Amino acid sequence: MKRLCLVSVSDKTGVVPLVQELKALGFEVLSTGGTAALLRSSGLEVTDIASWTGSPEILGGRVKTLHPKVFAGILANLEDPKHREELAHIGAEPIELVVVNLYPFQQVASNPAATPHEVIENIDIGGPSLLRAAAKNHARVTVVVDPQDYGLVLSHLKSNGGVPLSLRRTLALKAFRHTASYDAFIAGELPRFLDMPAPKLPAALAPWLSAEEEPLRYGENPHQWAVFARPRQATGFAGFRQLQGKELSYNNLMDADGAWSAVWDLPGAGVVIVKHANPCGAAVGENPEEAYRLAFSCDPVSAFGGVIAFSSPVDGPAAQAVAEQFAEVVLAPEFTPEALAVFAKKKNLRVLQTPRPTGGFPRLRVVDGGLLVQQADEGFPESFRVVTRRLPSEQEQEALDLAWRMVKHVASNAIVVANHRQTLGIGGGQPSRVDACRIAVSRAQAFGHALAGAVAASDAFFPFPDGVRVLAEAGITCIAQPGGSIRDDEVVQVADELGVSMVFTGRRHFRH
Ligand code: 93A
Repeated sequence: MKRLCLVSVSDKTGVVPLVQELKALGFEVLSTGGTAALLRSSGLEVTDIASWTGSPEILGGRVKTLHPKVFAGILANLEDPKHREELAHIGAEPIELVVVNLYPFQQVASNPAATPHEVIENIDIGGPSLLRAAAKNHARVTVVVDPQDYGLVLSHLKSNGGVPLSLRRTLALKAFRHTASYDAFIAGELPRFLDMPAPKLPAALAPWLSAEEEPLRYGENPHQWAVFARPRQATGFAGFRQLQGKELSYNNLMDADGAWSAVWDLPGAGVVIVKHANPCGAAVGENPEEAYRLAFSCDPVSAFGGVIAFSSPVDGPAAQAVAEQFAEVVLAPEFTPEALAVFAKKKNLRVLQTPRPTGGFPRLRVVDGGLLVQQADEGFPESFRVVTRRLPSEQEQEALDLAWRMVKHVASNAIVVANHRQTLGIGGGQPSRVDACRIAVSRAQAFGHALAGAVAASDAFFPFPDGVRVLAEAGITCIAQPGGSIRDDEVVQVADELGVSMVFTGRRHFRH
């Protein structure tokens, strides 16, 4: 019996070799205008859909494959005599394989120069219908939406003469997820071109709908199921490659992401150590080893079993320093062979080579029966405005910058005490700001850090001057805070009385 396949692709990657092989396997290839032209120019004989259906492509290509001969050929259940009879009645034949990828809507919509007309013309109608029809009838039909799957499908066709049901099922689900995310992109992006308010949710969800799910052993606790979903060509943190070590857990991934975003916010090449979703040490240094040792010394007790992020390549000495203690995860943009040799002796240590953060992903969080979506808190457009008589020295300004950049990554209420190279004490996750001040100071003192001349950053304004007093009593001479309290005047007055300089940043960095 004649074997039919339909090939209609916008992304023409790999389609010529695919069709070459399909022809060699005896398939007759039905194809749409642009795809057929490319295949013919490569010397391959294909059948135009238009001549096969007897219905020309019309409306400038808006109607090419939308024809009963095509859809009946895909959707027919050949085990049903009625289906076979109806197929014959309209002169259709069963199609066994559907290879389709869609008009590049997302690519076109993300071009700032795109017009509404172009965007609308790039909404594929026939393609998703073909994919969904073929996916629905996966009991008989193979659907291929991703050029990366061509090889696998061909290998089955060559060695077994057909594609096994298990793979047809997998490919069908992939096609449904693809069309779901394609439509979500349209729902998210199109409104902009129609002068309508852009809904945030579809655009925030779209990248994840077709992402690949990796099962995790469990969630935050062993009785919670969990998966990790990332697009195959993930960017930023989720583009990490695990070079060695135990399986990553849910909590590892949370902490690794937190450490990774924090380390790139440091004012220079450095290290951030995260434990239980909060930094417990951050520092910049002349080299990665120095930065690590400074970060570790902030709170060596908490750093035990921490997640360590480096923003510069990890070399042998830095790896050696890390290996002196127990760590869960190490992340860096690169590792030297010497560093990898050191880590290789720590079999459980998870080592992640990770691309720089890309950002831009809205943050999703579920509440009971609802979903919160917000823009990520990225970048530091703020500048410091001195509001006290005393001015920060140059070194204090550097320290303020470091403390301010790190306090953003600490759970609120957050206070970070620092010098110009390292955090010295971190107090976070407190319902009361003055308690956060007390904790930051007492952690610093517990590890013998000299606080005279150190600085502090507060993620939000001081509602009362009490926190300022706690910090000043410990020897802190400079404080960065957003400002904006109704008691700002009183707070600044107390800072002046205590001889402390204070800067207002004008921007709050809560992290809940
Ligand atoms: O304009 S459509 O929505 N109408 C259709 O009937 C149709 N059939 C296939 N778009 C349609 N396609 C799409 O054309 C496919 O999804 C594919 O992306 C593209 C291939 O067109 P060509 O072969 O002319 O390059």
